[in-house]
Amino acid sequence: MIPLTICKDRTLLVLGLGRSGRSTVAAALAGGARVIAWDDSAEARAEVSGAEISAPDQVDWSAIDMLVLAPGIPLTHPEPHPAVVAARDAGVEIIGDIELFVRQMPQARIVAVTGTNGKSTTTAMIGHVLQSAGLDATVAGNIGVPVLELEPGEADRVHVLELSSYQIDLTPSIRPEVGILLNISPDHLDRHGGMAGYVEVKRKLFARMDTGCTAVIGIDDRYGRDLVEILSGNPGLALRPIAVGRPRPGSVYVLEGRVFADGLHIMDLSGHPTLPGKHNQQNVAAAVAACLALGLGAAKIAAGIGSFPGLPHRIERLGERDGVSFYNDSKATNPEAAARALASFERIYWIAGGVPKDGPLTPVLPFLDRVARTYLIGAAEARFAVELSGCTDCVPSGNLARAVTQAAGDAQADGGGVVLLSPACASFDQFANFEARGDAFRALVNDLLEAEAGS
Ligand code: UMA
Repeated sequence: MIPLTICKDRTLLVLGLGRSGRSTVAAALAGGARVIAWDDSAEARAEVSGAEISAPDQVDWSAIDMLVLAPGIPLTHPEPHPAVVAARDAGVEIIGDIELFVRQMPQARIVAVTGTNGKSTTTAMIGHVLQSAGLDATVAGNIGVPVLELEPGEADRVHVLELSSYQIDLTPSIRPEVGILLNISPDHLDRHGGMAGYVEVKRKLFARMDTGCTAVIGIDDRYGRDLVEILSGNPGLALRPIAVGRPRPGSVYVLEGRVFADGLHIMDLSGHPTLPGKHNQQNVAAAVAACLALGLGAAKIAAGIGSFPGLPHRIERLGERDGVSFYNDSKATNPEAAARALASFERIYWIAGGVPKDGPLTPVLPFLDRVARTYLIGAAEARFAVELSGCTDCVPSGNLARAVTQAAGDAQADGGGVVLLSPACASFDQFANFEARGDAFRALVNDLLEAEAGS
């Protein structure tokens, strides 16, 4: 844990006592702060000790120095949490746990990774490459490890942080040594009041970057290309565009699975066991660009990426039986992410559904000729059936267990294929989170594989 000594004798109201909130409470108490904590769920409140528990509408705001907000709590849209309004009215600053980390460790070396899709894989990959090369590197943030839970390291430790738009919004002082924007497509629009708000928040990550910093920007979408233009005005900032399928001077790019930087061939990705699909090529390009910026040589980078084991829930291969293979892509919580998984395979028995995002299913449409049948679950079932009608044969499966049985049975009857869970939706209607959904899928598949092995 990183004790927040900068908060000594100050009063923090920590709102939202999930993973990040609980670690903030512990770090602030360890640093000598007075901590008032609140969560709208009584269950979450019961899990916190050492802090004063008090509802935001009961506190004396004049005694509070900062409101530390969990990233999942609305800051601006669809409407700010009442505590946010109260803090603003009282002139109390509103920040998140990453901002506290940045203020506590202003010299910390940070590689910050953002983008709509691929953040976690890229973050983990960079951490793995740096560690494989013998550097002191650690991974935290949206990937699941609250940053204040890290142990304080030596001065040269590299902190590879996955940052969501929610977290960036609460981290005004960040100035990463390497900042990465992978891509932008519609996501979390309800939280940012539309696409313009979402893009603006992503851009904030780069606002303070200048001499000594490197911005790695995916230029495969227009938002990234616009950002390169904007950032060319940041004095001294090194700009490193990354691209898939479009060579461009000064960029790191991937052509037919081969990765190039400054015209130099770095590595070949074809046949990499844990990095299938075009989307992973963009993740690799970003990792290569970041590691080059940190001073690593091409051979070490290629070796590190070559041994990257991949992440659970991201096109994770679970096993194969009689020509039917099973992939868990539970992390695909939007259509763009699901499209990336669909683009990676042929003859797919696709399990989709959950809580749908605001936008249409347009991104998956070009890949539906690869889908043999679609199994719909959760709240999205009726809406997806309408949107996909005429494009793919849809089965109303209702829940994951039924979908797995039906998809595996159909794939086997058809002589083989890929059973892919890539929901294009959030999980909250039927599961606690995407991890729980992926774990449930893995357990169902394991049962199936074991049953077949026993028969
Ligand atoms: N809560 C309230 N009032 C509200 C809303 C929530 O009190 O109006 C409380 C809930 O009761 C709950 C707590 O807030 O107890 C949850 O806080 P949170 O949603 O911020 O979740 P944490 O457990 O703190 O996890 C957060 C990130 N969650 C979100 O951004 C939603 C985690 O990212 C991150 O791994 C973790 O901090 C550690 O840094 C998850 C995520 O879903 C993976 N991220 C989104 C995504 O990737 O799409 C952005």
